[in-house]
Amino acid sequence: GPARRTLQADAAQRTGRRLTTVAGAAARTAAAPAAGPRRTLHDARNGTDLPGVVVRREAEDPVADASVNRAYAGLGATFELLLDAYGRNSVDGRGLPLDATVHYDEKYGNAFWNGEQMVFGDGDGEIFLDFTVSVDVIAHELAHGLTQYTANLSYFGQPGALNESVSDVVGSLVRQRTLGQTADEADWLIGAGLLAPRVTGTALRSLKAPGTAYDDDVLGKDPQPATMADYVRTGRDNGGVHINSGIPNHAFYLLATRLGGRSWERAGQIWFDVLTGGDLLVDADFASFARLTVAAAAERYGEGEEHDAVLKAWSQVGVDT
Ligand code: ASN
Ligand code: ZN
Repeated sequence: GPARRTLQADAAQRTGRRLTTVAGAAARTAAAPAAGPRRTLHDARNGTDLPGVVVRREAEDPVADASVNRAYAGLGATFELLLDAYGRNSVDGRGLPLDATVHYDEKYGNAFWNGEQMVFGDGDGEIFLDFTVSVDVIAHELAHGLTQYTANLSYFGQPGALNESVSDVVGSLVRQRTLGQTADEADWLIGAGLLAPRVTGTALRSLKAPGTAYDDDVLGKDPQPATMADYVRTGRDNGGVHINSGIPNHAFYLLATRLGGRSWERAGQIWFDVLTGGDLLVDADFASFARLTVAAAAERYGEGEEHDAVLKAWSQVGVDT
């Protein structure tokens, strides 16, 4: 299309070659497309057909629907974390276009990654509000795509809890980076602002204090453990993927706050190295993930404070390394 022609022409101009020469052809294949997000926002109009109608494409102006604009911005913020902090071009590393649908179903109280795109419900207004209100929830869903294209952790038991935890960590990092917060300044909540006013709670989950995000008549109490001593054995929730994720979540919080500064830099880099490094197996348990973070810290930073902080973090949550 015309956009591609323009990029080729620009690349040829930069390298001082003409498109018609052999050298120009080489320049064309060598010139990587400008790395930027390619977002498409859709509206399901409260139905369940996906992806729904296109309501905002990349580089288009904001629309009247705030859910669309929040999702668009959240996808952008997540894309930026991956590219600017970790040098990764989109969730697949190859510029995968990012698609999301808002207003899925009626009063739908969740958001999810369906293997190809993100989907956000409006909530019922009684328990949950619109799932696009928390940038960390948007990043959480997109991070399921990142995990799918990298370690592809299975979605049951401990590997499932690691899958969930990686999404919470990425969600929290995107929020902290968006707000310009250090580890000590951050609240480490996932889904703050998502609970309806009548619900007794602050968020969906807390990496700082798993198990304390809500305690409510309708929702019940936040079931997350912070350490292995409180590990929950259950068949519900795919073997507790949203429950026991509290343990690796808290380990990451302990690492990031021990190191201080921007969480996405050293702590986030170590987690990212493990997720994308090729050694993390689809059925990895907490201990094998923990050992890989120890190795990744040593590999990237040597056996100094980062390596030491990783060991301490896992020890504090009761996971053997
Ligand atoms: N919002 C949830 C999640 O991303 C949906 C699910 O249970 N898969 O984990
Ligand atoms: Zn999830």
